[in-house]
Amino acid sequence: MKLTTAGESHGKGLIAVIEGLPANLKLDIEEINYYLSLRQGGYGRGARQKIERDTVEILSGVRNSLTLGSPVTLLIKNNDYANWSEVMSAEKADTSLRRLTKVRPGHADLAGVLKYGHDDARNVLERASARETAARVAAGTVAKQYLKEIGVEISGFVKAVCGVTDEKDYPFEALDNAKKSRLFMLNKEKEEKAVALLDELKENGDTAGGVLEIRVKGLKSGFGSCMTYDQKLDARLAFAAMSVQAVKGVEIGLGFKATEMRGSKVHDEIYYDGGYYRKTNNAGGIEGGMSNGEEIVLRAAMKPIPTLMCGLNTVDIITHESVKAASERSDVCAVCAAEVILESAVAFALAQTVAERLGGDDMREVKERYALLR
Ligand code: EPS
Repeated sequence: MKLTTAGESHGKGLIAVIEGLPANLKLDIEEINYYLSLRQGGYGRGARQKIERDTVEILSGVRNSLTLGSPVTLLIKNNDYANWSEVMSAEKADTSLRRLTKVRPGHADLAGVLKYGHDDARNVLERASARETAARVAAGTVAKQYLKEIGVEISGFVKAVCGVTDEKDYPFEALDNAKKSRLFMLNKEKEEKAVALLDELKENGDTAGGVLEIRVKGLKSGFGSCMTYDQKLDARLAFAAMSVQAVKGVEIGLGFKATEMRGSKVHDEIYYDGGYYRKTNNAGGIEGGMSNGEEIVLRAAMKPIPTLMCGLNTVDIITHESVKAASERSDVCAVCAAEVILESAVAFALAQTVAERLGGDDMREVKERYALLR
């Protein structure tokens, strides 16, 4: 299974092409649109989200809501293109408009213009922008629907915003409640504190990041591999998470905390009662690069958004003068979006791993093969 995304932030739209889906997977378009709208929400989002109403249009690979086994193409149009066609037209654009030369620290702007030989960071940021993640949420929701057919579910919540951290552990069933709240947090007290902090940051033209926890329930053991480094499940999930804009750290299970503890307190002892089980899940569901049948627990660290209304010190790439970095509008915080995107990225990487092991041209084959696994 393979995913290609395309599209610029202020271009005509975003596209996701998924190859390798089996035939006869029932797609729920309403659910794709639900996750797309969730990705747009959350406290701290900026003015752009008032313009966009992301919905998916299926261009290929599906008939009567069932996949055909051919590449599935998903399109999400950019409403904002109506305001940007003069700047972004593929045929004839006025490139003197909306130039960005006061490159933003923390964004792709500077490394991108140097790498691709541009004198306008617009040519870089349009693709580097996290707008691309709308395509990944659409594709990730298709992956979730594929996984759901074999009983695998993915959810998550926001664990921390700018240092306001919820240390509590929650059962999988409680996680869906997070999506009903302003910052996708489960602890109301922490959320109030985080909201107040974001208000203060907004006043000061600043931004915030946070920590997202993603959980996978229902995956049988043995997905991934201990035999080949690039098939290790933890490596693949870490790659998927780090491929999301602004993600700077990933941990699985105890993660970094395990380094502070002794081995006897870290490793999950094994018991048998007709089937193997554990009383703890410090490994986060992955041992030796393979799923072990317990819930997968992955946390990702998102850095603060690099477009700051207060403007950081930078250099204009044309004049080489010291200036304040460009900013027209910005999200103060996009942790809720990141949570939805991380669920999608994990779902796609997991679907790829499942498809690699089970194969199958028809969804019915996939389900039969999964049912036969121990
Ligand atoms: C982004 C800048 C903002 C964000 C955008 C990511 O867009 P604009 O430059 O149009 O104000 O809102 O994210 C999205 C549009 C989105 O849908 O998530 C950036 O520079 O990365």
